[in-house]
Amino acid sequence: MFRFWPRRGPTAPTVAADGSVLPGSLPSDALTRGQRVMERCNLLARHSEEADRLTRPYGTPSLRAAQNDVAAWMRSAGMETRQDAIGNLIGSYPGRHSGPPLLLGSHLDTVRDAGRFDGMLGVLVAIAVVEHLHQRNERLPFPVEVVAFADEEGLRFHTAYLGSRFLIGALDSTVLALRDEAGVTLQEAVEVFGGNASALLFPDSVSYSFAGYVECHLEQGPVLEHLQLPVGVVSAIAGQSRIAVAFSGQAGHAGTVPMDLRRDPLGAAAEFVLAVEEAARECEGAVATVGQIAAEPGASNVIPGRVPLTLDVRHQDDVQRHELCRHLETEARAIAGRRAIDLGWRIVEDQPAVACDPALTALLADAVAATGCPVHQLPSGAGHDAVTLSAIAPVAMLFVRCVRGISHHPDESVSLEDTAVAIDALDRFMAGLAQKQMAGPDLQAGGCAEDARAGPE
Ligand code: HGY
Ligand code: MN
Ligand code: MN
Repeated sequence: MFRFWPRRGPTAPTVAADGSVLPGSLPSDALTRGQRVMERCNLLARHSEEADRLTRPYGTPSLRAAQNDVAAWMRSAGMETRQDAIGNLIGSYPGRHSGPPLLLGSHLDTVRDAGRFDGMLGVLVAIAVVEHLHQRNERLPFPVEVVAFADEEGLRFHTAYLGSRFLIGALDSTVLALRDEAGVTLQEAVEVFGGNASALLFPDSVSYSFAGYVECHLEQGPVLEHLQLPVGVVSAIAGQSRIAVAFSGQAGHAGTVPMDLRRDPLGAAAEFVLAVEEAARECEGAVATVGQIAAEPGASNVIPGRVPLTLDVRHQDDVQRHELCRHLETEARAIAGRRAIDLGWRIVEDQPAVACDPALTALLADAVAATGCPVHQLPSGAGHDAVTLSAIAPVAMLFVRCVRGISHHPDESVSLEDTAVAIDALDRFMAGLAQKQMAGPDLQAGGCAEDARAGPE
């Protein structure tokens, strides 16, 4: 039984019984371009700091190698490329008129043991859209830039969005002093990576203005697959807290210290991890994760002396997220108190929940509808650079169905056909935006932040 979606134009994406889109019902060029995006995601997956899995942190040789590939693809798509002071890679495609560009893109860094589409899909779909303009020698009324952020995940320095935070001039000296597991500061890492650390703190000299930001990203969850939809439009992005927690007790000999004389921090940490799970389950709409934990010094015959762990708390409502974080800190202190253990609690990051821009999102929804697919709006539980950029410009996001909702995992996957639908939708979005610019108030007046920053560096 096939379901046909009403579509303005010759055909509509046809959905098979399992929800997949039939290739024959898509614009052939979108399929070809989608195929190239998939191939390029596979090529980029070779660039990793680890031989047997994909791990590409900020400032590493593997990120440099991935940037070199992407820069070449940007140039073959008719863009000029540059890197900014923190190492974000930016491709520029001039418009018929000058002015703040529309920014497309995503990130090239990954988590540990990552999937090959988180970030890379958005960068490569953006390049495919510009390449299509270039091949038709088409110029839009506004410049377009594609950004490949150098650090969104925060794997190396445990604080997300370094690339986009730099772009909006939101880095401060405490961030530059952050150290990775080898003790290297972000400032040092920027210099080693060929950036310009001295330029990072002076927004006026590094500032950059753009008219809006639109990011294509795999959903990283199961909703679109459940609804049998190839793409979805993001309504809002959850706020997130990243907290460094450490339980400290007394290390000792595993064989000689009686149980009642121990101050074992691992027991406290274990109790706390269960408390995190219980509290998040009881808070509607919240998710909380202990993603990293270590028993130091880390030997089977040594009672741990210190147990550092990371806590990631998210919610679409910032008030509830902060309330949950306060509750978890109280819990941690109570557990540590009962066990005569010391507690370290440091908020490393607090990113607010943001709503996507209504005007830009409406245009994106129209573009999805024009592909013939139903429009479904959904919130993002994952964080994205759009959170940061929303501080100075309107943002919108297009989600692509994620196979079995798996992400931050090597099994992460999207289909060629869904990627083709996303490319078709983004093509239509750009055409719609160009028409809006020519017909009515331009993007600047249509809800975009004033030019808060000088032009690109
Ligand atoms: O953690 C996140 O939500 C994103 O993948 N950086
Ligand atoms: Mn991610
Ligand atoms: Mn991502």
